[in-house]
Amino acid sequence: MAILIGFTILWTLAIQVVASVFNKSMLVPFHDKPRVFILSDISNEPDDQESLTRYLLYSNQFQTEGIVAVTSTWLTDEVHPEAMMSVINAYGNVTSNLNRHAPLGSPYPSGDHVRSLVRKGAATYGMKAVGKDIPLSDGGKLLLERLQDETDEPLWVLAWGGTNVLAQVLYKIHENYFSTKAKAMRSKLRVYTISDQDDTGAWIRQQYPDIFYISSIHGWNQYGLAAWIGISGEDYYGEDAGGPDFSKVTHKWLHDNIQIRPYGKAAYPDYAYIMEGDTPTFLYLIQNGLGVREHPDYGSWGGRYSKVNPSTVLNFNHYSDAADRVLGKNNHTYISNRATIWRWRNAFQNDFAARMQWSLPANMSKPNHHPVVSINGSTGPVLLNLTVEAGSTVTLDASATSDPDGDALTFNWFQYKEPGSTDWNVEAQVPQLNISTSNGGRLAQMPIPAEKVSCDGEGANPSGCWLLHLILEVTDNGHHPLTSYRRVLLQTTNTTQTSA
Ligand SMILES: [Ca+2]
Ligand SMILES: [Ca+2]
Repeated sequence: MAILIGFTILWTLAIQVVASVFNKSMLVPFHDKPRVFILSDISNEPDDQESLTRYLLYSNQFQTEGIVAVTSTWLTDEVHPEAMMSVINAYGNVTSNLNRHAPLGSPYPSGDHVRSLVRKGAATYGMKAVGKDIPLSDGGKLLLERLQDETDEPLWVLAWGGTNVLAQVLYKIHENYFSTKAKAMRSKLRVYTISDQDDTGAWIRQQYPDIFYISSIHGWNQYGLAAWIGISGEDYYGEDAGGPDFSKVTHKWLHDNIQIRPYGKAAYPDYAYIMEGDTPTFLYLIQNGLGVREHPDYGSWGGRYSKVNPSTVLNFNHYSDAADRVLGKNNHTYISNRATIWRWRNAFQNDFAARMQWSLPANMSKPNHHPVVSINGSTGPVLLNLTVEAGSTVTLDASATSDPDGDALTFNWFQYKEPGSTDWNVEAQVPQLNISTSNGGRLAQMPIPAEKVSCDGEGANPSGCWLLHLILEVTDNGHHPLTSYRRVLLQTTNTTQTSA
C-alpha cells in the first residue's frame, strides 16, 4: 500500500511538472486583427460547416464583422443561417476551454458575440439580387454598414459561395454615392473568393476592376484547375496525384483528430466530396509569420496568387493563380497553383488538430502551443525587412526562439524563390542564397550574391537589385507538432547605391 501511495504521489508530481511547463505569458498577443466578413453557401454540402468549425478556432486573431448565409450555383434559392448557428452554439460551449490557451489580451469572442454577426443574404441566385429596385438583404445591410465605418482598416470579404451580397452592396454604393466616395469605399475591400460560384463574380470584376480581388479563374465548374483544391482535393479531382500527402485529410484522420468531443464531434460533419474547399480564404490571413496579407504574391497557407495584369494604367487589382515548385511525396517536382497550398498541408492540419485539443476540458486535453520565433532580437510573427549589400555576408540569429511548453525545436531556413519573380523559370532567374546553419539550426549565414547577380537589372528595385525571400520554419515536438514562421525580406543593394 505504501508503495502504491508513493507511486501515486510521484505520479501526481509528474503531472504537475508537465502541466506547469506551459508558460501562457510567452504567447504573443494579436495586436493587428484583420476585419473579416464571411459569405457562405452553408448547407449546399457539409464542407462550409467544416470551414466554419475551423475558422472559429482562429477567431481570436480576427475581428469578425459578419457571417452571412448566401446562395450559389449549388444552392440557388435558399439560405441556411441555422446551420451556422449550430456550429457557433457548439463553439460557444468551449470558449472557456479555448481561452486557457489564448494569449493574454487576445481572448476568443463569446458565442453570443459571434451569433450576433449572423445574417441572411438574398435567397435568390446571383444577379437576381442586384439592381435598382431590389432592396438589400440583411446581410447586404450589414456589409454596407461595415464599409461605411469610419475606419480605414481593410475589410476582408471571404466568399465560400456566391458573391451576390457583395454585388448588391456595390450596386447601392454606385447608385447612392459620388464616384470619389464610392471608390474610397471600394478601396477598403479585400475579396478572396473560392472560384466563381454565381454570375456576380464576373460582374464585379468587370464593373469594378479596382477592387482587390483574389480568385482562381478557369472554365465554369472546372474546379480541378483552381488553386484552392490544394487543401485536400487530389483524390477527388485527380490533379497533382502522388504529390500531396493525403494522410491528414482522410475521413479516418478527421474522425480521430477533429471530430472529437465536445466541439469537433458536434460541429464538424463528414465531407461529401473534398474536405473544406473554402478554408484557404482564411488560411491566407492566419498570423503565423508566413503570409503578408497585402501581398498575395508572397504566398501563405492560403496559397499564392499574382496579378492577372500588371498595368498601372488600368489599375486591375485581380489576383489569380500562381505556381510554386514543390517536391511531392513521391519525390517528383510538381509545378502547380495547387502546390502553393498543399505544400503547407502537414503544418496546417497539425495546427487544426492542436487547436481542437484546446477546445477539450483540461483533464482530457493534450495541449500544445506554438513556438515563438525570434530573429536578431525581433520577436513575433511580423515581417522582418533587411537591406543587405551585394557581396556581403548576412548572419541571422534565431537562438532567442522559444517554446511556451519547453518543447524541442527544429529549425528549417529556406529561400522562397517564387515570390520574387513572375518568371516561370524562377530557378534560373532568381539569385540563389546558399544558406549554412550552425547551433542546431539557430544560426544561419548566407553570402549575398555579388553585384552582377544581385543587381542584374532584373530585380524590382529601381536599381534593378533583387528582393529575396527567406523563410524560417520552426517546428516543435509537442502532441500535434506546431510550426511558426518568420519571413525575412532581404533587399539587396549595390555598393554604388550604398555609398551614394
Ligand atoms: Ca461553400
Ligand atoms: Ca509547443
